[in-house]
Amino acid sequence: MARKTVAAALAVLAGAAVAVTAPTPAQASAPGGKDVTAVMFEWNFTSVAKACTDELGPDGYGYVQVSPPNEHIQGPAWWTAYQPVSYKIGTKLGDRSAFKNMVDTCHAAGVKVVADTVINHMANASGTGTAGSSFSKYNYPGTYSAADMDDCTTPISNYADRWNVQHCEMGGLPDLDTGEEYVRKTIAGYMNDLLTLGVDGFRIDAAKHIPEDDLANIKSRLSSPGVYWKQETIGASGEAVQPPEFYNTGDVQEFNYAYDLKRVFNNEKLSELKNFGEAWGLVRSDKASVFVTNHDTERNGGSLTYKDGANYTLAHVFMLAWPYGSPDVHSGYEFSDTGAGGPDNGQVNACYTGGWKCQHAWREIASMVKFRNTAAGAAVTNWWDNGNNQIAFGRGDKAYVAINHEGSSLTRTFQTSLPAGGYCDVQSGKGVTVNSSGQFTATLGANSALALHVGAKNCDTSTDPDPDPATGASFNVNATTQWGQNVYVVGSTSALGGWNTSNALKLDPANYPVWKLDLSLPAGTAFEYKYIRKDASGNVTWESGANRTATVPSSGVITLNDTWRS
Ligand code: QV4
Repeated sequence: MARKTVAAALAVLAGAAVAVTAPTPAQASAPGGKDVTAVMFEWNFTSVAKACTDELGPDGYGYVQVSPPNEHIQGPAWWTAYQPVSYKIGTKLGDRSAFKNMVDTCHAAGVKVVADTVINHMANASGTGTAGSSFSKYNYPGTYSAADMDDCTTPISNYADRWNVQHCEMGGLPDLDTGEEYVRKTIAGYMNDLLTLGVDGFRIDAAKHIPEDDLANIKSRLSSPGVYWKQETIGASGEAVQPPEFYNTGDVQEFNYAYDLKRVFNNEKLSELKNFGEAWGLVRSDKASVFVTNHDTERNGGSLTYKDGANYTLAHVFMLAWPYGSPDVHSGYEFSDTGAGGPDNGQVNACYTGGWKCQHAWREIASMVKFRNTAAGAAVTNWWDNGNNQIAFGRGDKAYVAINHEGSSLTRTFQTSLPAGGYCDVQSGKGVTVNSSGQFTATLGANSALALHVGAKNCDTSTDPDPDPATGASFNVNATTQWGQNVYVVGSTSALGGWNTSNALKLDPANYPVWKLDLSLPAGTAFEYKYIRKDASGNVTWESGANRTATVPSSGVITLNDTWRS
């Protein structure tokens, strides 16, 4: 609440100060106090749930975005998810109950959920979808028939022609007639279903190809018409449809942000970034959803990718430190074939294995999420650059970052507006002391960054790679298992699956035979629980004996050291 007021006040100031080349003040657009979204591309819902508990919640991410959850064409390629067959929740990433469990688990960890929503078009194929529905091109029984498609059935051929862009077929995908009552009602029905399951926001795929009036109409039919809404509107000069016309319905994904960062980090000078944002022709900060890379641009060469080393990592540090738009951190997987879907059908057993990159958890990136949350509302101060690729700036008296994107080290006394005292450099995990003049001296290695904020004064806790939740329970059970078996906990609260074994939470066997799970739960929650074993085909074995009981303390975590009762 307070933060919104500050942002609004700054927006007014920014309007009054257009002539000044002052950096853009903070204008977060994703609602709530935490505006960073982790985009878990192709992660299955069970794995997303675990990431919410283990990393996203503790690291301060406000949102997690999941790949399209509705029925689509089958096949191993990731892009099958963008060819809808029906609006049933059911894909290789999980069924309706796995989706619901993921939403509940993420909420318990303080993370809101955004669903990637494909509502512009349907599948360009025929067969059986991921949830068992038969379909053919233009005919999706129970959902749509040919009469619900737009009249233009040829691929889009002229991006300078609005009608062509919004009524013809993007890449040959059958285009829904969103001007039609039945289509609007059906799309709104799907989105309302997701809201019922607890979803907090939508990424509107291919929004540029849907007239804004149609989107506004669909949105007005939702049970929460003010829901967070970010639209994929790729702006390009010469095109008839441009992102700002979608401000009325919600935020817009600013692709030029990613293109610009790629150019600057690869070929130009970081010193140019001093006024990055609206002054560069980008969309309004309070409407911008931004990213270093997304699933399309990391494949089509438009943006930096994980293959770009320090350029990629440091671009994230900059994005998260800089007050423009709401950042998305794309968390994907290694690929050489640009069509390849996520490893193991989206099952992430552990970060950095099987090809999963887990960018959301990289220390350089994850540590900047709390930096951003702490700095929210504070404008850029104390900008410094060397005229080349070394920059540093503060966020008022809240935070300070330095980025050395050169091939040799940088030693300097930096001027900040931070209160004097000890800080943790969240990039390196080393302590830094700011003197009473707001200065500190440090050496940054080649291609590295340093970041301080008032929320991280003690390196020991702020750099813990797996910090404990603020309140909750730490389940530890000594249980031997056979190959293919896993140990889960299930219990009386919804966060513990409500005694439904299909919603049970999997424990981590990293210290086998002790299986562990740290779960964020509200202070004072009294609950009952039991451990179960599941084999590879999902057969459940309950431990014996009475239900176990525990209560979450008013602050901190209750540690439960249990032994499986056979
Ligand atoms: C093929 C030909 C076409 C031909 C068509 C005719 O390539 O030239 O017109 O057949 O039948 C897949 C195939 C593609 C195939 C198409 C239709 O790759 O070759 O066309 O299906 O069968 C993803 C992939 C697409 C994929 C699509 C559906 O990127 O390759 O197409 O999923 O499976 C514009 C838009 C923007 C869009 C971007 C890619 O303005 O909205 O192009 N981005 C979003 C998503 C993106 C997704 C879609 C939209 C579609 O971010 O990932 O496309 O939902 O810029």
